[in-house]
Amino acid sequence: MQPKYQNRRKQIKKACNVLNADAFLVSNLVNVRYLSGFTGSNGFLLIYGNNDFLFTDSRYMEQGREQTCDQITVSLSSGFSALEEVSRLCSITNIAFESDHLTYSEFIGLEKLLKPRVNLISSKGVVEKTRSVKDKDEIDLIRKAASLADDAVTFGIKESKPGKSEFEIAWVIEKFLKENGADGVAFDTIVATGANSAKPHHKAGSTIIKAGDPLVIDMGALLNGYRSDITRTVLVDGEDEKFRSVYEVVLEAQITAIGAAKEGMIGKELDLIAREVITKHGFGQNFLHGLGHGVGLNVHEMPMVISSSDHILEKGMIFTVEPGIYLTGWGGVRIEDMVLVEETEVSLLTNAPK
Ligand SMILES: [Mn+2]
Repeated sequence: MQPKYQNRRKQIKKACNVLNADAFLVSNLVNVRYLSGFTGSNGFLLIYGNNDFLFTDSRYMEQGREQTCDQITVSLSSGFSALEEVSRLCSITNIAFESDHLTYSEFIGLEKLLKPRVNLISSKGVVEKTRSVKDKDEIDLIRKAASLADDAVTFGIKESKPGKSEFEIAWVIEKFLKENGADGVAFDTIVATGANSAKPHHKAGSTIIKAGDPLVIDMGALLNGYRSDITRTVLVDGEDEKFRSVYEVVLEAQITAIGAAKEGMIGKELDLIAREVITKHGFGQNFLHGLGHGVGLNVHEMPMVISSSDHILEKGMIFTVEPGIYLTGWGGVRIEDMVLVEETEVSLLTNAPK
């Protein structure tokens, strides 16, 4: 169909050389989609030579042929059974597999099917690494998903009046997204008010919004498989000195990190830049998570921008910058934007008011 899928599979073939593998078995469905365009709920790819294979079941044969290009042969397979024949006919003796995505029982099944003729080579994060650098089509789509999130979060905040529940706000956001061209939400919308906002991943519930409460909305749009992710925090109908001072620390940490982020920086270095700002103001213990994560076909993907991450920021990567301060019993503040790594700096993909 489009050469972009072939180009992506070329990258995996290069990785095969490093792994000493003749072929690469892609079993993760998000990775299958990324490398072939196939969006069915069952199937796997075998990346091999000039003719790659998509195996799926009878429900998806037609869809598989429609969604993939000439360079992919679509064939039937029950589980991984067809791998035995294709590896024998193509004289494939070393197959790399995705160790993070194959279950133990699938691995045992593969060994039974293929050993001793075929050697199975464990690999980790090969497709995810390729996915972390976005091409132009992906950047365009994520930009649209980010812009939808801007509008939806702004609308959600406008609707957040005292007396309404977290549920109601989550629902108006979801409805807004679908009415404005999104395929749905990127993940379950987080609406956390009052003390709930001290829990970074609180699920929207029946708690009623009160005047003077902090309110955290963390949401994203889904568009053609791609996702966006944004968080805004406000104080509902009121003024509060403590809220203002905590908010300003989080905003300072975010602006500092976005200003410092650039190509070549390591994930943990950027995390530390934001963390130092928060620590300087005495809230180091209250920043309960990493600074950010890549966003694309998954809402959390490479590169990770956390204190343990060695991922190097490269041009074309898209990730979040989302410092937060959480005070148990009182509430929390998180501000999250998505950025794209460009030539000399990063640019914002989300632009909702702060
Ligand atoms: Mn996020």
